[in-house]
Amino acid sequence: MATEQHITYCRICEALCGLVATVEDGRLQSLRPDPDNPLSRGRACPKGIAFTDIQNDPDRVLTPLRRRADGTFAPVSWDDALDDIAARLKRIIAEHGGGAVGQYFGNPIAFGFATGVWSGMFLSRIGGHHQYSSASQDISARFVASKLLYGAASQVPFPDLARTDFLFMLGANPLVSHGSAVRTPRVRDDLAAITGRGGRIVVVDPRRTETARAYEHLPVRPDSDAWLLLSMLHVIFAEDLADTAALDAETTGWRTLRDVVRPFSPEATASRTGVAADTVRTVTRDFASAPSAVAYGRTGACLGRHGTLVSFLLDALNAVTGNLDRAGGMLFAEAVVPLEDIAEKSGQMTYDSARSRVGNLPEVISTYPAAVMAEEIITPGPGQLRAMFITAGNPVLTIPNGAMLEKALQELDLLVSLDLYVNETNQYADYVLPATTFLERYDMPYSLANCSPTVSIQAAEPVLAPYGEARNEWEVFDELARRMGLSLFATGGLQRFNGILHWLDRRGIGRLTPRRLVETLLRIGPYGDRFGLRRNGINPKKLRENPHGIVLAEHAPTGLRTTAVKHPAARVALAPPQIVEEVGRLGERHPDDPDFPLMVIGMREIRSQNSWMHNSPTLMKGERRHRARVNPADAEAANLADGDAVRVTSPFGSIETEVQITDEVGPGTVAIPHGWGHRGGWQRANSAGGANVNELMSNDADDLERLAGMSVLNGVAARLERVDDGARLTAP
Ligand SMILES: Nc1nc2c(c(=O)[nH]1)N[C@H]1C(S)=C(S)[C@@H](COP(=O)(O)OP(=O)(O)OC[C@H]3O[C@@H](n4cnc5c(=O)[nH]c(N)nc54)[C@H](O)[C@@H]3O)O[C@H]1N2
Ligand SMILES: Nc1nc2c(c(=O)[nH]1)N[C@H]1C(S)=C(S)[C@@H](COP(=O)(O)OP(=O)(O)OC[C@H]3O[C@@H](n4cnc5c(=O)[nH]c(N)nc54)[C@H](O)[C@@H]3O)O[C@H]1N2
Ligand code: SF4
Ligand SMILES: [Mo]
Repeated sequence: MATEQHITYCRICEALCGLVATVEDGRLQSLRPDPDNPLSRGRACPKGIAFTDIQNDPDRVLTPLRRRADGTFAPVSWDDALDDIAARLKRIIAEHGGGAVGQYFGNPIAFGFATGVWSGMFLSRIGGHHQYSSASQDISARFVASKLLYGAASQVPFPDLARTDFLFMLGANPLVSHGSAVRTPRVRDDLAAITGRGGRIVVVDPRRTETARAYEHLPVRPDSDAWLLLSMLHVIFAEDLADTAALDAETTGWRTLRDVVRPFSPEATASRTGVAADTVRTVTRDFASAPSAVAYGRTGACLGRHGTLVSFLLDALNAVTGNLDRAGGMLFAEAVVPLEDIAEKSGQMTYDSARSRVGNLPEVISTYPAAVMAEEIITPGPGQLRAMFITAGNPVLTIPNGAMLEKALQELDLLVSLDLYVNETNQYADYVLPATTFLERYDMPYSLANCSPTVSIQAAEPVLAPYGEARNEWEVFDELARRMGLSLFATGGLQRFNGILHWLDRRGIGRLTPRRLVETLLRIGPYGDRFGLRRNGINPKKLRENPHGIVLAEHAPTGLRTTAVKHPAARVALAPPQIVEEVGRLGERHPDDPDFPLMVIGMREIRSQNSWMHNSPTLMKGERRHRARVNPADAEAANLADGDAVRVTSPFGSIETEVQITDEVGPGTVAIPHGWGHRGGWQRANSAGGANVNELMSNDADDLERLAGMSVLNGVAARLERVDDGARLTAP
C-alpha cells in the first residue's frame, strides 16, 4: 500500500487553515492540522478534521444523476447528461432568450476562484442575468456599504487584530465562526493577544456568546445596532472627539453626517437598544481615545432591517476617529491575486446598475436578492426565470421561505445542480452533477482571503484524484458551452469578467484555464514577479517550493486609501444620499405586535457548517440536536421546560423544535441556528431532526433590507407555544 502525505489547506471557511492529508491508494485516510502552515501553525477546527467524513461519505453523489418521472434519481453518463442539458438549454434560449436562464451559487464557491468565474462567464455568454447567491443572506450589505463609502464594492476593509488596542466587535462570534471578512485562523490567540497587551475587546451581541463571555459583553436588543452606532457618532461629534482636519482632507460629507446623527443622543436611543446612555458615552470615549481602535461587524451587522446602514456606520466610526487605513485600525484589503481589482477597474463591480424584475431591488455585483428567486420563477411575463443552475448551495434551507422556493423549483423547465450531495434544494433537480471536493482540485486563496492582517499566499495542488466521476465545476460549464457551440472567451456581451479576459487576451495568454488565470494574476499582482521583472516577486515555482504557504508581509500595509478608494480624490464619502435617506426611514418597519412579542436571531455552532455538514458521524457525535435558546422568563411565560418541544411562530411561518432554556439570551430574544430540518439524500442528517428556521422569515420583496436587498434573518418577531397540547399558552 502506498501511503502519502499531502500539504493542503481547508476550504470550508474563511480561516483557510493548513491541513496535512494522509492518502492511501488514492483514498483519504485522515486530515490533521499542518504545524508548518505559517498562519494556522498547527491549528484546525473539528470541521476541518471531519472533512474526511464528507470526502468518503457513502451518501456523496459520485455519478451524474437524472431525475425520473417518479421523482427518484438514476445514474446517467456525463455525456448523456451534458448533451441533454445543452439541448434543453438551447431550446429554452431559442424560445425565451438567455434571460430565462439563471443561477444560484452558494457559500463554498467563495473558497475556490474557478467556479464563480466560469459559471459567471457561462451565464453572461448566454445572455443570462438572473444571478443569485448566498451573499444576500450574508454579506451584500457590506459590499454596498463599501460601494457608497469608497466607490468600490469589492473593497472589504478588515480589523488589524495584530496591532489594535481596542476591538469593538458587533454581531460576530469568531470563537465559533473562526472569523469572517477577516482571516484569522488562530483567532483565539489573536484575540487573547489584544487583551494580553493591555487592550480591550467589547462584543456587541444580543446573546452572551462564546466570544462575549471571554471578553466584555455589551448586550443589545436585536436589530437595534443602527441606533447604537448613530448614538456613538453623536457622542463623537458632540464631544469634539473627531479629527476634523483629517476629515476635511480625506473625506466628503462629514458635516452632513454630523447633522444626521444629531437627533440620536444616547438618551434618545436607549429604550430602542437597551443600552444605557452612560454606557454608550463611556464606550465611545474609550474607543475614540484609544491609541488605536477598530469597529468590526459581521453577519449580526448585516442581517437586520438596516444591514447596509449598520455596515456603513461601523466604517464611519473608524473613519471619524482616524482609525481607517492605519496600524491597529481598519485596513484596506489589497489582493495578492488581484481578480476583483481588475473587475473593479473595468467597471464590473457594479451596484444598482439594474433592478430586479420582481421587487425592483438593486443588483449587487451582478447578483439579485435570493429571496425573490421563487417569485421570479412563478411570475409570468418577459424575463421569467425558467431554467436554473444551483451550484454549491442549499437555498431551500438557507434563504427565507424555503417552502415557496421548493414549490417554485418544481415549476422550472430545467434545474441542474452541481453538488456533493442530494440536498433539500437539488432533490427537485432534473440533474444532480457530482462536483469535486476541495481536496480534489487546484486552488489559491483570493477574495475575502485578502482580509488578512498577515499577508500570505499558498497554492494547493489536488490531494486526490476525483472520486467516482466527480468533475470540477468549471470544466462542466466549459464543456456545456462547447456542446452549445459557444466560446466562453468570445468577446461581446455583458460578461462579468470581460475586462480580465480582454486584458489577458491583449497579452497573448491564449486559452484560459483557472490555473493559468490565477497564476497570471498572481504574477502581475502587488507581490508578483511580473514575469521576471521583479526578482524577489512570487511566482508559481516559488509556491510549489513552499507548499505550506509563504508570508509576504508580517503586517498588511497601510496608506492604501489613495488606491483603494475610487471616489474623486480618493475621498471617503461619509454622507451618501442613500445613507441619509435610510437614516430618515429608521424604525418604519420595526414590528411592535403584541401577538409576536419576541425576536428571533441566528447563531452558529462549532460543529455545523451552514446546512451541509450534518451527515458527518464525527461532527454529529453526542447530544447534537437542533435547539432554540430561550430566556428563563420567556420559557416560564410559555410554560416551557428545558427540552420541551416548542412551536415558534412568526407572522410568516411556524416551526417546531426543542427548547434550551438559558440566560445566554436576554428576555425577549430567541436564538435559533439555521441549516437544520433535513430531508435530502444525507441519511444521518435526515435523522437528526430539527427544523428550518428560515420558514419563519419573509421572502416578500417589501420585507427585505432596502439598499442591498438583504434577507432579514435577525430580529424577526415571533411567539412561543408548547407543542404537546396544541393550546396557545402564551398570554393572550
Ligand atoms: N437564518 C439564517 N439563515 C442563514 C444564515 C444565518 O445566519 N441565519 N447565514 C447565511 C449565510 S452567512 C450563508 S453563507 C448561507 C449559506 O447558504 P448556502 O450556500 O445556500 O448553503 P450551504 O449550507 O452552505 O450549502 C452548501 C452546499 O454546497 C455543497 N458543497 C460543499 N462543498 C462543495 C464544493 O466544493 N462544490 C460543490 N459544487 N458543492 C459543494 C454542500 O453539499 C451543500 O449542498 O446561509 C445563510 N442563511
Ligand atoms: N462553526 C461554524 N463556523 C462558520 C459557519 C458555520 O456555519 N459554523 N459559517 C461560516 C459563514 S458562511 C459565515 S458568513 C461566518 C459568519 O461569521 P460570524 O458572523 O462571526 O458568525 P455568527 O456566529 O453567525 O455571529 C453572528 C453574531 O451576531 C449576533 N447577532 C444576531 N443578531 C444580532 C443583532 O441584531 N445585533 C448584533 N449586534 N448581533 C446580532 C449573533 O448572536 C451571533 O453571535 O461564519 C463562518 N464560520
Ligand atoms: S476553521 Fe475549521 S472549517 Fe474553517 S478553515 Fe479552519 S479547519 Fe477549516
Ligand atoms: Mo456566510
